[in-house]
Amino acid sequence: MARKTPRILVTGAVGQIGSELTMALRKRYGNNNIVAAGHRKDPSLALRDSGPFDRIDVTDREQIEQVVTRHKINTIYHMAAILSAVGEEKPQLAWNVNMGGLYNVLEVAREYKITRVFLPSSIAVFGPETPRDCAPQETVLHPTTIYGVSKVAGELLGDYYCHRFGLDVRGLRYPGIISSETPPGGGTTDYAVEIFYEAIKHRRYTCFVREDTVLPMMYMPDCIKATIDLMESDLYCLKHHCNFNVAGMSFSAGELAAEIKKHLPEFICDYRPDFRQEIADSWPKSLDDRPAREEWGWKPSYDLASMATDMLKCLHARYEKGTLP
Ligand code: AKB
Repeated sequence: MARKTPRILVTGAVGQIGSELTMALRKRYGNNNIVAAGHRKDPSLALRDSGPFDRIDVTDREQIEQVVTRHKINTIYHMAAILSAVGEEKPQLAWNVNMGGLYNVLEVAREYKITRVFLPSSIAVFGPETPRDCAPQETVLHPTTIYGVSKVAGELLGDYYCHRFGLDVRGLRYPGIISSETPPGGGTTDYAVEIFYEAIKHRRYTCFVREDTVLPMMYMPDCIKATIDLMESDLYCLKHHCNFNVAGMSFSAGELAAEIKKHLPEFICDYRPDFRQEIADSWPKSLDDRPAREEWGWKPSYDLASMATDMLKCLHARYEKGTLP
């Protein structure tokens, strides 16, 4: 049976993934069916002018309730979160936003009979005891960051709402996401985005992890596709709900710099690891995402070479227009 047109709320809509996800959902389901909600930062003109925008704080349950009832929301993509690096600087804030915000969203969804909820998990659920190569779907989850702890708890809470209340909650363990529209804020994998901006602007970058640091990454078009594909898949096909591993590509910081150098031969990258190195070292290098491939047909399109070519093209165009921050 066809689903009725979704009336979607995107929390964290001003963030790195939320901003592009909102625009993709507006294109797919109609601008006025997608309500973008952000906390502090100002939305881009494109985001603000192409459809409804509300300012909300996800730690305040009433504000979520008001948006849901006012806009007759039936689907929520809950993207608001504090990431790993900022989380280590402000653990209490990370817990309040990540767990308090998620609990509020799930409770509002339960009470107002929301049809489907998306929650982003992360490779941060893994820890030093997880196999580093090809981390399995089912494995040890002993993260060392508060962000990782909140993501493990979030996956469990989402699964609990599925079986206890019959709420359709789904989620992906995002790797580091690389994108050219909205820069990420406060993550350990941010270097894989910053390096492109600095290469375009200054032909030089000082990377905050070692050259041999390998992490799983994904280009934004694949991230958007994975998110929407999971949300549109039939519930009866899913054996997992809130914790799908999704792999895109894996490379070291040095390999990324070398790829950029192929396009910009004068580019120089040096390495000055800081506290984020320890976080990166606690995460796996690559992921086994067979359940995502088998249950809802996940397949990425971009590898390191095609991602770097497209990133440099997009950022170069923005540089020429004078819109690169
Ligand atoms: C971070 O680095 O904190 C995030 C993530 C991998 O979830 N990008």
